[in-house]
This record gives sequence, C-alpha cells and structure tokens, in this order.
Amino acid sequence: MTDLNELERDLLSQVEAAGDEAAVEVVRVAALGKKGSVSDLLKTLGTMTPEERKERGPLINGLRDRVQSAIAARKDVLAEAALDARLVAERVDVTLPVQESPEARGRIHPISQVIEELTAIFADMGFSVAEGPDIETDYLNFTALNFPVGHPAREMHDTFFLAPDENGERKVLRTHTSPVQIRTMTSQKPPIRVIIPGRTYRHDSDQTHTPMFHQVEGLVIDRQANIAHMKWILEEFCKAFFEVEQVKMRFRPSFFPFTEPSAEVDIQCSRKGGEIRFGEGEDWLEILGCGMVHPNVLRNCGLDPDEYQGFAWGMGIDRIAMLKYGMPDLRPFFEADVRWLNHYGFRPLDIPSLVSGLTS
Ligand code: 2NM
Repeated sequence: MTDLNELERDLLSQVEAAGDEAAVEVVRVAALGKKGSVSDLLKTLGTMTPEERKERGPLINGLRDRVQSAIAARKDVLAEAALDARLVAERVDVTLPVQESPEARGRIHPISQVIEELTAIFADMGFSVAEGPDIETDYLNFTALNFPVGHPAREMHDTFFLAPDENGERKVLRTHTSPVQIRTMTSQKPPIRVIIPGRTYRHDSDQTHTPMFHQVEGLVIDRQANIAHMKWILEEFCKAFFEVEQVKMRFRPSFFPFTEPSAEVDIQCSRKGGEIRFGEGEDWLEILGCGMVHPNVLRNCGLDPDEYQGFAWGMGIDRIAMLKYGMPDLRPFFEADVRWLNHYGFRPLDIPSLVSGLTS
C-alpha cells in the first residue's frame, strides 16, 4: 500500500520547488489529473471493503485537499510575483517629455514647400500643373524649342546625354522643364494656362550650381495673350510669393531661342545687414526669364502663329527658396542632413494656401 505521508511530503515539496505557474501546473496534472498519483489513490477506494474505506477514505481525501490547497496557494504567490516583476520592468517615467509621432516629427523639404506655395499662387490665377519625364528626346528638349542643330545654345546647356539606343538616338536628361510645354501645346487645345515645376539637369557643379536643380516654368497660350498680361502675372506672383504689398520689377532685353522678344526680370530689394528685403531698397536681383513664345515653337506644336500667341517664363526654385527663406548655401538642399532639415524644414500640416497664408 502507498505510504500516504511519504507521497504527501513528496508532492508538497514539488509544489514548493515549482518556479513558475507552468511548473505548478505540471505538478497538479501529475497528482490530480486523470492519471495522477492522487487520482489513482481515490480510485482504489471503490475496491475496498467498507471498513478499509472508513479508515483510508478520510486519509486519502485529506491528502487530496491539502495538495489542492498547496497548489492553489503556490499559484497565487507565483502570479503575484510575476505581476510585480512586470510592474518593475514595464515602468513608465511619466516625467519624460512626450515624444512626437513620426508624422508630427517629420519635416517638409523647403523645395517641396516652395512648390506647394507656387502651385497655390498660380492655381488661384487659373493655372493647372503639368508634369513630364526627366529623360527626354533631343527633339523635345531642344529642336522643338527652336534650338537649331549645331546652335551654340545647346552647348550652353551642359547637357547630360544618355547612351545612344539601337536607333542611334541619344536621349537627354532634360535641361529645363520646357519640353513639358511642348507636350502640353501638342496635346491640349488653347486656351492654355499651365505651370510646370520639376527637376532639371545640367553638367555644372559649384557653390551656386548643382547638377540636378529645380525649375518652375509657366505657359499661357491664347488668341490675345500679350506682354501686359505676362507682366501682371509675374508681378502678382512676386508679391504673393515674397508676401509683400508692392514689388518693383525691371525687364531687361535678353535672348532665349524659344521666345521673341525675351527678357530677364529683376526685382528691387534692399540688402542691409546680410538680410534681403523685397519691395524696398536700391539693389536689383535677377529672379526669372520670360518672353513671347517664338512663332517657330508654336508652329512646331501645330499652332498657327497668326491665330495664337502666348508667353512663357522660367525660374529656379532652389534659388527663390534660398532668397525667401534666407538660406546662404545651396548644397545642403541635397545632402539629406536631418539637422539642416530640422532647422529649415516645414511642419507637415503647414500647408500653403492663399486663405490661411503661405507661411505660418
Ligand atoms: C525661360 C525663359 C523664357 C520658356 C518658353 C517655353 C516655351 F515652350 F513655351 F517655348 N517654355 N519655357 C521660357 C521662356 C523659359 O526660362 C528661363
């Protein structure tokens, strides 16, 4: 016959030795489970004589009760210890500053912000935004824009050429966004009012030039579109962009293959104490080029110059971003330095609009 005292001592010491709730459960199954040692003992009661049962019954049941309560007590102790351990491990220091979410912590690059600003200003004047590929044909980047083959202006663009394809055609990285104007004039009917912000490429790298830079160009084509309209649009743009009541602009005769007449435009500014202000002062600062679209360009796009005319302009986004936001150096624009971006970047929800103000 099983020695009940020995079994009880053995089971209770196993319960005490169990290090976690899972270990206690193993002991419980081995004792009180279907095939457990205590369950086996309980089954023997049925085969006993009434006298034996009267003597052994209370002993076995007592053993079972004590093992059961020892297991329950051990589980309680271990559960509490596990909770204490979690509370220590997962403690939160509520005095630490609240960390911003990634969405709030991120910053919008000044170039992206300026493109949003430009778009808001020109959208208000009825312009839509057009886009095109960075890799263009020689025809769309030059020929259609009235750069004759062999014309020195092609060399002046410091073009990046791609390797010739199977037909011997050399594609280029667009040197300006003007090929998108050609695409627009050949695919849309006038009246046309578009701006084209985007990346452009020239083989040029120094303190004020990067091989990839951003341009925004604008195009208006209509039956009567004239220079007075152009001057008004550019003046309204400058006032809105630089957030000043008045600007003085100066149109200097210039040359571009795709416009005739052509002009370069300066705005008046003051430079005192290393700070530029617009709408005042005696200095002039060049900000864009413009002109009436050359009849050859219109013809190349299937437009009759006797029926339609138009004007176009172009400016460097990186440059006007530097001017507006007082950035002394162009190169950090493209260095992806988070310290620079933290200083010069914009909060994601500062969305420029003419209603809320371009810059908060
Ligand atoms: C500029 C300056 C002047 C221009 C002209 C055209 C087109 F396609 F209509 F002929 N697109 N862009 C243009 C005119 C660009 O950038 C300084």
